[in-house]
Amino acid sequence: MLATALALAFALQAAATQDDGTIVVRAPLPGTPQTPATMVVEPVAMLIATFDADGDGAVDRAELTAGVRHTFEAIDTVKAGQLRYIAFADWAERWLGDRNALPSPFEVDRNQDDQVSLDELEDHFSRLFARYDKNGDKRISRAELLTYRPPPIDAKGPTGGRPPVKPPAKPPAKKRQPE
Ligand SMILES: [Ca+2]
Ligand SMILES: [Ca+2]
Repeated sequence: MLATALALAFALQAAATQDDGTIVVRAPLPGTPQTPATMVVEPVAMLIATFDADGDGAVDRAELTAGVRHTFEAIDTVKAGQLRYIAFADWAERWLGDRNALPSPFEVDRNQDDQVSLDELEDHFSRLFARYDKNGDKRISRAELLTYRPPPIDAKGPTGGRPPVKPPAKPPAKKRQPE
């Protein structure tokens, strides 16, 4: 009985060994109590969280409007009232962490004049506010800014439903000695 279990464990372990002998280390299996890796924050949600000026852990409409204006004016240093797409990428890099982070200028530039105005940016964030404010209390809590992702799927397919693999008592493969 024990021998069978060990043999099965050995076989499963072997399946996780690639041709070149590399041992694949898997993420925690679904169903384990802690799955922090599935909780993520979108770049734009990260920015919205920083708009919490009074430090109560939630963002209201007034904080949102002031925050969006601040980010816009920090990039629109010549006070043109418009950000061309290159300047918008500067905005995204500064405030979202990456020039290609969403929202894209194409989404925000509603009148398609190849520039993003403060009004357009505020309008876009107003719609984001409504999307994130899931319980409709006119405040965005940190919980509402979290995104839950499905468990990771590796190259061998979904890991869901697979029973935990106990390592065999002895290492299955001969280990290369460091020279
Ligand atoms: Ca607040
Ligand atoms: Ca525009």
